[in-house]
Amino acid sequence: MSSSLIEAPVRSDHTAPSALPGSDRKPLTKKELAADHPTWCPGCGDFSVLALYFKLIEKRKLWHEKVTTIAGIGCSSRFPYFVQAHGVHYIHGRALPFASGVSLSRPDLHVFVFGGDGDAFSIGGNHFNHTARKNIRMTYVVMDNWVYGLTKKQTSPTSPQGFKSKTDVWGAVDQPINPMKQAISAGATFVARTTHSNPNHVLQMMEAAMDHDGFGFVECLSECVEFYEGAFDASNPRKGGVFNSVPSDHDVTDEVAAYKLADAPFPGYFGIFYSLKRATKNANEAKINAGAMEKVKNLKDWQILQQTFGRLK
Ligand SMILES: Cc1ncc(C[n+]2csc(CCOP(=O)(O)OP(=O)(O)O)c2C)c(N)n1
Ligand code: SF4
Ligand SMILES: [Mg+2]
Repeated sequence: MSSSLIEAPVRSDHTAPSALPGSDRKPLTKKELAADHPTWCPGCGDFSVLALYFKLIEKRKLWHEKVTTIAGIGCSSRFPYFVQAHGVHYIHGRALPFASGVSLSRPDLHVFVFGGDGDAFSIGGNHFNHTARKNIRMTYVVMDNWVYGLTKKQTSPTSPQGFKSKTDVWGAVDQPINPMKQAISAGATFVARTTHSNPNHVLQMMEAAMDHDGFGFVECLSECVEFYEGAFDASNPRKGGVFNSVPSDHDVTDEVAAYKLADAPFPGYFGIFYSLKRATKNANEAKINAGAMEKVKNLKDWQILQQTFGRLK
């Protein structure tokens, strides 16, 4: 039996694993982080999220080997290609289970997951709920453009009723999901909302999610200029809209209040809706692993394996 997973360093209290103390390594620059030329359409909101991810890595002095960027499939999910660090462009809708494995086995890494509304709430909807309730430590940014962009304009779970697409030529008839309400009710312990058109805010929300010890979910409105132009104008002051911050007296630990905030009609609110400390699956499993290892600490791997086989007889 390999004990490499069990023996990985365990963080009992969550501190961001970044620079080694006393390290004289300089923060990574955008040049060192940018991998490939993004293939997104000019003007796509996803550019903003990528630029702010680079900023976050630079600001928080995360090193290449301490960051992993995971995604499913979609325009937004092309994200890891454009980041010069370890990352995976995985199966459509399955980014979260992959990221869960990484997070649980490598407590020394920052696990970031990026993806779209289709990837997160359609094919990946179940994984979203279960990763949230299990409170697996990672930061999940959903770049919500209310449409399937990569496959050229189908209705997504967040498309508003009436939206005309290739799958709803007369206009979408189904009630869309509300990502914030879904995240809160599924048991996510950090739930925030931002928009690509407010870069400082995107950075703030990603940073707060990263510092959260648990499943940190950020819905980031990210305009698809090709298939849903102007979708978020009502939230953009430069386009005549309004950017409403979460009221300063909102209690982020109040689940019902968070749910009510999430129910506000578009453009709704931006900021942290909900944030609660609850034991992570990472911590709970680490305890079980430590207990199991204590019992066999004087044995070699092959002896542990022999014991296990013995019990199976
Ligand atoms: C199993 C599977 N089903 C369907 C597809 C086709 N497909 C690729 S991306 C996508 C939807 C992408 O939409 P979204 O996640 O919102 O990302 P966006 O392109 O809008 O950023 C679909 C249906 C696929 N690649 N794999
Ligand atoms: S199709 Fe839409 S989501 Fe995809 S890159 Fe172009 S603008 Fe962005
Ligand atoms: Mg989409």
